[in-house]
Amino acid sequence: MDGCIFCQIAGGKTTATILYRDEWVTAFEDQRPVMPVHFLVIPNRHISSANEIEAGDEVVLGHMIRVAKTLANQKGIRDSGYRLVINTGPDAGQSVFHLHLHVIGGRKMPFHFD
Ligand code: IU
Repeated sequence: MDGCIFCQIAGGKTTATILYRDEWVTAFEDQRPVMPVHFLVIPNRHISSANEIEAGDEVVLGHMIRVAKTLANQKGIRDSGYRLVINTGPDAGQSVFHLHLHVIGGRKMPFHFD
């Protein structure tokens, strides 16, 4: 989608530290990490938020989670644990309206986080 920064990252049109990319998803380091490990997994195709998920998107969503766990394993946080977070809408603080899965870990987390 024109003007979408995450579409540009997925399309290789702007710089990001890419961890993984295939036909369906792109994973990259979050530019402002809130934890020792913090990366994002996005669908290459524009989906604005979880609210816009439609029938047929299950495959790409499942793939995002599988890529997330593989990269979490590679980063050594498989056993210590991590969170998979999809912020959706204003109350959740969604700031980029291209669906993204946060993968955060590398230290013990309180239940609540900002
Ligand atoms: P949120 O769930 O929409 O609040 O998170 C957006 C995240 O995208 C946030 O953690 C930003 O640091 C991150 N990010 C990024 O990694 N690269 C960018 O070019 C932009 C945002 I804009």
